[in-house]
Amino acid sequence: MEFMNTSTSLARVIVRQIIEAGITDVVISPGSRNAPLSLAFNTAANRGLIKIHIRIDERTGAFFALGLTKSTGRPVPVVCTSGTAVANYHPAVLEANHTNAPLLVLTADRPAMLRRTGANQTTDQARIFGKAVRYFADIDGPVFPMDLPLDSLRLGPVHLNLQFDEPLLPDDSTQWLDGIAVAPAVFKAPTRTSTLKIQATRGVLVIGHDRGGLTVDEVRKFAKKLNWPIIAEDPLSFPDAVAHASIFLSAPAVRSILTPQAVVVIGRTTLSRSVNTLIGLAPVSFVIDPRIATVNSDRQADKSFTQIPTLDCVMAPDDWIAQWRKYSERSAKVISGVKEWSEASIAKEISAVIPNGVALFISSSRPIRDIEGFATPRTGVATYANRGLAGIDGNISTALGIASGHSQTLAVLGDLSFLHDITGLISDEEINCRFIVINNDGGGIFSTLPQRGVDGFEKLFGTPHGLDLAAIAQSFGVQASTITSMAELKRAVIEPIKGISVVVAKVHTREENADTLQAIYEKMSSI
Ligand SMILES: Cc1ncc(C[n+]2csc(CCOP(=O)(O)OP(=O)(O)O)c2C)c(N)n1
Ligand SMILES: [Mg+2]
Repeated sequence: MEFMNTSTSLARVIVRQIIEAGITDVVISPGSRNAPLSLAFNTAANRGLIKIHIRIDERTGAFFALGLTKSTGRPVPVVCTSGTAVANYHPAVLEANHTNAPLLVLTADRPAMLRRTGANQTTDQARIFGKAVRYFADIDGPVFPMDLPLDSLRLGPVHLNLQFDEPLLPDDSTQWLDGIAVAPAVFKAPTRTSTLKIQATRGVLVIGHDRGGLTVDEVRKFAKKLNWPIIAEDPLSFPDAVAHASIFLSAPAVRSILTPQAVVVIGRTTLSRSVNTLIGLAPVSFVIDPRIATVNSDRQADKSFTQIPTLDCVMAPDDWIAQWRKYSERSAKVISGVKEWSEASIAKEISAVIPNGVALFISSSRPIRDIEGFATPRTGVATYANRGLAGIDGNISTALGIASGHSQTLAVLGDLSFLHDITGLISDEEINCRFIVINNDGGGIFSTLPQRGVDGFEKLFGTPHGLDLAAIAQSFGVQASTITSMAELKRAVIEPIKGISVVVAKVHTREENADTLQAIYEKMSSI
């Protein structure tokens, strides 16, 4: 038996248990303190037991891992060195916290006795993510049982802080992986069925963009049984949803006619004030969201469920459903008259022509709201977004992580979201992802909010950058072009996606876009 140092032993024990649990991908950032883990993962990767993704920027690394958890449904470990590297994981950990995503954060640390002594790259890493993780352990010694942390991943992110003392380098034995048996753990929250009894007939089902993490299939099944009008923040997953609800509900007169006796909300609604106002008008509300058990325990509702309940309800009357259809059709007519090269029409076109089987990632801010409002509901597209905290950070990386688990992926991003995560483009992996960047030279959403026109608006909110985004992408070795017409956009969306590419859709001014939206809303009061 060869001698194995403590750090190497701990790293190997952990890596072995991770592989045994059926985890297939790991995202590693360079550093010396994490050498034991990096090298152990590398040995496993050389044996074909796991795939390593390298990201020099820990922030992009964690978002890439988050994307991978979304597309593969499996936990993904991220590995980094000590010090500021750890804090760069924080944004993705928060997003994972608010979506119960199984991010397994493995941070390397110096031995605890060096804390508060002035030792280099040594800070208080223990519990640095606070309540954002479901399980934390500050680990030293040669072994650690992974049962609890792996089990906790069912409910969200987990942080293991690993104190590695020198020596950090192993012997070159690979025997530690002999006889390894992969038995994928089932990373699914336990189900407990309960019943939702509803007397109301004029009800509405509202489905938040990420469905609280519930699958499209289970939500569709539930929606079919309930048979109420459906407001879906993600119309590309629910073909029976009422098109343009967030648009026509912006008119108070329409809202008052369509005020329901009860609402069932699946997940959280974060996109439109109009939809949230309607939910507030309903005298009775039910919420279905697994996150009530983890991050949103104080959520208000007459009754809440952490799983899809069985239904005991009466059918909605035909005239109720017909009323919703009527407003949907009338608003569709208004929308079809919107100027061709506008952010609204671009969102509508992308949603209509994206081929079946292509996955779609949508960034926060206007892109996700424009698709919600202007798309015609359909199926065939797996959609993704970071709706936990709706950050404009990490969007390129999340999209690439998602793309890593799909054969072709389209990602629609705003220009600031794109610039914010530009280092996410650094990748030598074979990933098929095309970015469509809606370039309105700044934060277009702010022109649709009350601060529009305040003194200092452009400097504080609009934040124009004037940059050539295609040239920036090209400087990363990424194929990129700029387009200014619907015909070019259509081609960019339907062309097969091979490798990473960027198409910058240069649109009209943010002010003009806000005016277009305003004009659409105004027309809703007289439809
Ligand atoms: C990390 C982070 N910082 C700041 C914000 C606030 N914010 C919301 S939308 C937005 C502007 C986004 O601009 P862009 O991506 O170009 O989209 P657009 O509004 O133009 O559609 C900002 C800064 C945020 N959501 N996340
Ligand atoms: Mg913008």
